[in-house]
Amino acid sequence: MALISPSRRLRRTPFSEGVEAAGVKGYTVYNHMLLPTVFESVEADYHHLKRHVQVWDVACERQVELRGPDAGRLMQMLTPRDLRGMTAGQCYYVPIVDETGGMLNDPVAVKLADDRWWISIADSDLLYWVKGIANGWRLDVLVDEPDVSPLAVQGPKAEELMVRVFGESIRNIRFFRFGVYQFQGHDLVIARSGYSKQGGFEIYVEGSEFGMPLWRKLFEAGEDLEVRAGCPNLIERIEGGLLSYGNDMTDDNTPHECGLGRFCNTHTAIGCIGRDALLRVAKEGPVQQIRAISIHGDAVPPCDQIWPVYSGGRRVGRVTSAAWSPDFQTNVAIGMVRMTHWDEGTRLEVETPDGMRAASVRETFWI
Ligand code: THG
Repeated sequence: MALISPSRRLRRTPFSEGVEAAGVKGYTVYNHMLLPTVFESVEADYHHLKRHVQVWDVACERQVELRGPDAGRLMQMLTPRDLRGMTAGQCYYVPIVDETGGMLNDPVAVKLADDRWWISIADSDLLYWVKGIANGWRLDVLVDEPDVSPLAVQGPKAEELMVRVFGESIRNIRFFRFGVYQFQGHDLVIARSGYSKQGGFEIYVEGSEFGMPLWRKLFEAGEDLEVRAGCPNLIERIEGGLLSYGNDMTDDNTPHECGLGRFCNTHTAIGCIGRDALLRVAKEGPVQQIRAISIHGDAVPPCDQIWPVYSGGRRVGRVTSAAWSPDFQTNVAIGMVRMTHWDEGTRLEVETPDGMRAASVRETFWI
């Protein structure tokens, strides 16, 4: 592919200088912002992530901030996940749905206080939907995108690196919880979370001016840990079953089709805008669902389009993400498969750009 021309519409991040000095080889665009996709190679980055520790510029996970007395009410209008048990200091993975029950985003909600939330969004312009609802319902809440840029520290040595920079108490942060830590005299929210299954943290860097100083500090402190710049890794996230909004699901899909039913409490999420629609579809149950799919044979080409899935010549689904897994010695894939063909072990044919491939449905992801 040719180069993408830089412009003001394609936003750089507070860490772009460090990312470029580290030799980034590929970018994608996410929330109108640069997101690195490759440093050494996707395979080399994958092995390094699973062994050591990486620092990821995920500033493109933009925050939609809700501030004011109606912040909690607005948050519950957006998601079918019941938020009543959520306390300040917790993060929840929350499907966001429209009035038809279609997925608009799959962010992490961060509850800073009863009247202050961050919605750490995937790649869709959620801000406009949230502002529209806040204004249409005349809610007493401010909605905006603050100067907050997540920096992820991921991999088996992530905790060791974070302890060196922020102190021993980092170890006490539980999964999907956060604490507030100081850096250069400023408060930073640090959560144990991130878009990998290798464990790690996300630092919500508030104030772009702290971006590069923190980046440099992490690299200085982690030299002997073999810390490297990294990014969400295609192979590792497919193995782990981490979904990519816009790739694996769109607003045509319900959370149940996406296998996110466990993050929905449609009966008790009172106020959720898509609740009635979801109650209707949830009664019948989904007729297609996301599955882990193993595609047989040698490495498949990059999956940048839908790959149709067949059984006996009849269309039964699609593959939306696929990559060769060095650790599992198969092509790992995420796809949407019709109910008649979603059982474990079902044989399928996947139409790749290289031709038809045999494939099979798995019970679980590679985790
Ligand atoms: N972290 C933060 N913001 C994000 C992402 C992130 N915004 C964009 C994107 N990633 C949103 N999508 C996801 C997808 C999966 C997860 C988080 C965000 C995730 N899932 C875990 C899992 O499926 O194993 C845990 C879910 C749970 O148990 O609650 O972490 O990564 N800040």
